Amino acid sequence: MKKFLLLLICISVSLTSAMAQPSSSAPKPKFTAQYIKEHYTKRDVEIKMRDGIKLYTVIYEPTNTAVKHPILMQRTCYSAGPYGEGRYANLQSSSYEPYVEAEYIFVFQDVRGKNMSEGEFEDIRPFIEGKKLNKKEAKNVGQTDEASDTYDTCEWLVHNTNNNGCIGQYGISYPGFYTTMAALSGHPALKAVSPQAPVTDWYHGDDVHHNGAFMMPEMVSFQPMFEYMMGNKFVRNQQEGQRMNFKFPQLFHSDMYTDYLKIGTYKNITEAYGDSLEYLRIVREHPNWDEYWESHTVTKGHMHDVKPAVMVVGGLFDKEDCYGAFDTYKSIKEQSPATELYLVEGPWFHGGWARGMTEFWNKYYIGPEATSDYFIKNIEYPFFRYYLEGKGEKPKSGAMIYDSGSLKWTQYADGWPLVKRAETTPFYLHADGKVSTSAPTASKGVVTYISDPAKPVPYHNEVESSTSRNYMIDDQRFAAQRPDVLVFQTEPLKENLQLAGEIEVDLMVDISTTDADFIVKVIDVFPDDFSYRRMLGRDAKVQIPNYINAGYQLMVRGEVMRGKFRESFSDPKPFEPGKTTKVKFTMPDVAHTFLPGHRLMITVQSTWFPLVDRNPQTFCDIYTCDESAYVKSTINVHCEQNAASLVKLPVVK
Ligand code: PG9
Repeated sequence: MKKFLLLLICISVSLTSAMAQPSSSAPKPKFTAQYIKEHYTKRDVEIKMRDGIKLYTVIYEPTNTAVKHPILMQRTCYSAGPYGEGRYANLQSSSYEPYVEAEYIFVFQDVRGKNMSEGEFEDIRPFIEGKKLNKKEAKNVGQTDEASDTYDTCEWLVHNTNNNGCIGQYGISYPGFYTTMAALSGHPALKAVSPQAPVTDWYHGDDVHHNGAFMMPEMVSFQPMFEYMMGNKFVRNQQEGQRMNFKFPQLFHSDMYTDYLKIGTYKNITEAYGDSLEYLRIVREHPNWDEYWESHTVTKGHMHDVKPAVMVVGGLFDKEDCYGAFDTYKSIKEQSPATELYLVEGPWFHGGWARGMTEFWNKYYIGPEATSDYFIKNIEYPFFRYYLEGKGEKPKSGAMIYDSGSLKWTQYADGWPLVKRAETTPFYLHADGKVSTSAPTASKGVVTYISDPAKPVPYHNEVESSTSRNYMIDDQRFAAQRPDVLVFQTEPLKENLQLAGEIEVDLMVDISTTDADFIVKVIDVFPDDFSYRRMLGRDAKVQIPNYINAGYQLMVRGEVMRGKFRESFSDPKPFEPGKTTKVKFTMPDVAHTFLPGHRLMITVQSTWFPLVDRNPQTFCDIYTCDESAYVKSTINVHCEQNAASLVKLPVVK
């Protein structure tokens, strides 16, 4: 139990501290905690929603009452604390600096059912179409969602704080989801919102599933803390001094690859947890895309009449909600064309743009214009300054994209994707291990591997107790050397190959069993003589990690497709053993230039463990099957004239 609580405390500390602590080489914060206390009052209030439920809200207001101030709000399931008089949030951290300087009012609110707020929590609570916007008209108290809770909160803030009538909201990840919902609230004072890495589609691409495949550790190790430590019963009792005890099974120790292999099936997880974890039950009861997922995915038809300006921010290498940022942006662009809409994408991990990223991220160099400090000062604050203070230039419309290969910003006035400039170009896999834009001409050409669920391909080359954000950009050589990973690559490129947009995969395969997963990676292979020291020069100020970057295989994008969903996510189909079958799927957008001397590498495998739960490779209900369903499968990838396998890349001409 002790270990488990320790793990939980580590998780919750990392969740909060990541928001606050810039990394060692980030610039020194301008304000001290003392300054904040002298220049801001703090009050904890409970704001009553239209159905009577009170949401716990923490408000920091400038002591300067001579002027009216803009409001910057975050609604969160991860605690609006610290709670209580005199206990201040870390507003001196660099991510708040320009707003403190401009004397913003800061508002943090626990969402319904979480932490100190009343009510029942529901994961990614559905948006209710057609409900009345303001409290007076909404007689039927059943009509509440995160948008109406935002409306009622804005209404109270406008009348109860020293504000200038302009409210902004932003949030990363789950708070990003609440920000997307805020965009649908319709409150007239809410002038600008910035959903950042917003939780958006938990079936196709965010957190819980990717293309129908279950992202096991993200959920199983996260949920106990999230459902209990953040639940209002636990937290409110804790605040009143009553400790609640709950016992969770000791499934995880230190090496999650071994631990999850030992656990084996989802059925064993269910037996271990019983129905103590609501979301594990929901995942088990909704294995296919169905009405539950449809109603809980806000971008499926609800993103219309978006009144505030919206700046969507995403990380190209965000292991949690990379998909959600692009999906939110594209949905608003399509469903609410009148909205003042912006997209910002950079070579960041989940929330990295506001969490102290500096010029190096592990062994990968992102450069001085991709740091958190650069983003807050040059991109995020100017956006809110324009819409909430009426100062500065209006942000340039469209998409502001930092290419993860050329390490340069480009402003695309037409927005994203680059429909006029990026051309979907087929890159064929050849049986001799080459990749090229010319199709195979051989009538026969098959490359084979054995996928063994007892020895799955690790997703990362580390022994770790939780999924590492670094897997998204770490060197892939450890996997490419395995016999159950197929490797295809170009010759060293002679000129830039710039990709901008989503990637489509078309595999022609035959397998010896009735189901399998397919994981495809697009990799930038650095030249055999590459060195950051040489690239950055001997007098480089930045500290260069001591690593062999020559031949570095930087994963630009990796994605899984659960084979049984190849025709439909709501109607899974078995494979017919030995029958050549098309498996087609998309991978989240990229913005990456492969430089001359680099190679484009494509790899194919069928396990990515324990990041993705193993496919038993028998067509069955994976959430309830026994260990006996797990069998080896012989996978044949066809590279032939009449059965070509390829990736379609968005090449910028
Ligand atoms: N997107 C993250 C998450 C939410 C819920 C479950 C698992 C991960 C996050 O909000 O940080």
